[in-house]
Amino acid sequence: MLLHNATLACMEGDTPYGLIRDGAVALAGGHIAWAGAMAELPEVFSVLDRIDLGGRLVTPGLIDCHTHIVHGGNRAGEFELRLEGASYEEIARAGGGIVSTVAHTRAASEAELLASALPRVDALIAEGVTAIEIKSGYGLEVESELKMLRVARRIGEERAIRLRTSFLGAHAVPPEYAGNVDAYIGEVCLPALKEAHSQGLVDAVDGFCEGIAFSPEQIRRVFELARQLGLPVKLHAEQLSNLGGARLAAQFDALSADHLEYANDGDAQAMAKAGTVAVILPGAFYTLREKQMPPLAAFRDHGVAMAVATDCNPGSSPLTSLLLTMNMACTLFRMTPQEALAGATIHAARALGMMDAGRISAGMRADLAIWDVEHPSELSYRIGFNPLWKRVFGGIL
Ligand code: DI6
Ligand code: FE
Repeated sequence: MLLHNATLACMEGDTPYGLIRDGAVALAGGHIAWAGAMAELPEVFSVLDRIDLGGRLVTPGLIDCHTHIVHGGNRAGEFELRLEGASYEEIARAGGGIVSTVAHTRAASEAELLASALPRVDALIAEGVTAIEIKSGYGLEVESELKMLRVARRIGEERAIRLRTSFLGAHAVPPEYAGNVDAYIGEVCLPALKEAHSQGLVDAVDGFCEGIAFSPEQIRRVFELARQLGLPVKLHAEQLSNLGGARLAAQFDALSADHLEYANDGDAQAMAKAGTVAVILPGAFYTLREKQMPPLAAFRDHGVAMAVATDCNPGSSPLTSLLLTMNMACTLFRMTPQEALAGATIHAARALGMMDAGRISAGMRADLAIWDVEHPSELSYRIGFNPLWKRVFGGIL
C-alpha cells in the first residue's frame, strides 16, 4: 500500500525532523519499501493501492524505551505523604517506596499483573506508541522476577506492540536481605538472571546504581554476568546523586544510561565514546520535584544521543503519556521539540538496540503514527491533548 498526500517526519537526513512535504511511504511485507517526495515516486510503487492521508503528518511509531509498567498495586498513599513533606528517599528508607510495590507484585498472580498493566499499555498505544521496554525489578526473588518477565512477554502477544524486556533484579534490596546486599546479589539476583535468560525472557540487563540501592561494585557483578551471557546492559544512573554509574555503564558499552540528573561533563564524554544513549526521564524529575537538571548542554556538546521515556512506575513517575513526557522534556529541560521527537523515536530505538525502528526509511519495519497536525513541533507543544489519527503496526493500518 502507498500512503500519500502526507507530511513525513522521517527523523533522518539533514533537514529538521527529516521533514518531507507532499510525501509518500510505500509499505510492503510489513516493512517500509520506500519513502520520499511523491514527485519522486519510483515507477514500481505506482501500482500499489493508495491511501490519501489528507495532508496529515506521519512520524515513526513512538517508542517508550524505559518503563516499569508491570507492577502490583499503587503508591497513591506515598504521594500524599510526600505532599506532607516526606522525601522519596525517606519513604524508601522507612520500608515504603520500591519495597512496598515489591510486596504487592509478589502477591499478585500473573493474570492480575497482566490485567493491571494492559490499560496502561493501551494508553500508550492510543498515543501512537508501537514499541515499549518493560523492566522486572519488583519481584526481587527468583520466581517473582520470572513472573514479571513472563507478564511482559504476554503483553507483546496480547497487544499489537513490540516489546523489549530488561532484567532489573538489582533494583532494590528486598527486606529479607536488608543489610546483606552482596548476599542478595549472589544468592538471588545473579541466579534469577541466569534462569530468566535460559528461559528466553531477557533482552537486556538493567540496574539501579544509587545510595538507596546498589553500589557500582555491586552493579559490576551483575554486568559481568550479563557480558558472559551476551546480553546488553543499561543503568539507572546519577538519579539522586553521582556515584559513577554512567561511567560504569559506558565501560560495559551500555545501550543507555538513564535519569542522569547528577551526571557531569566527564560522564557525558564517557557515554559519547561508548555510544551510550542518555535516556531523559522528566516524569520522575517532575514527580520528585527535583531541582538538579540533567546536563543537556554536555550531552549536546559531546554528541550523546538523548532519548525521552515515561519511566512509567507507581512511585516516582506514574505517567502513561509519552506525548506529555515530550512536552515536559521541552518545558522542564529546554529540549527542542525536534530533540523530544527524536528522543521518542530514533534515539529511543537505539536505546533498545532496535535498529529497524525509529525512522521512516527503506528497510525499517512499517510502524508509523499518523497525526492530525501540520507540523511535528505540535506533538510536544500541547499539554494533555492527543492528536493521533491512526497507527500503522507492521504495515497494517
Ligand atoms: N528509579 C526510578 O525512577 C524507578 N526505579 C528507579 O530505579 C522508581 C521505582 C519506584 O519508585 O517504584
Ligand atoms: Fe526507572
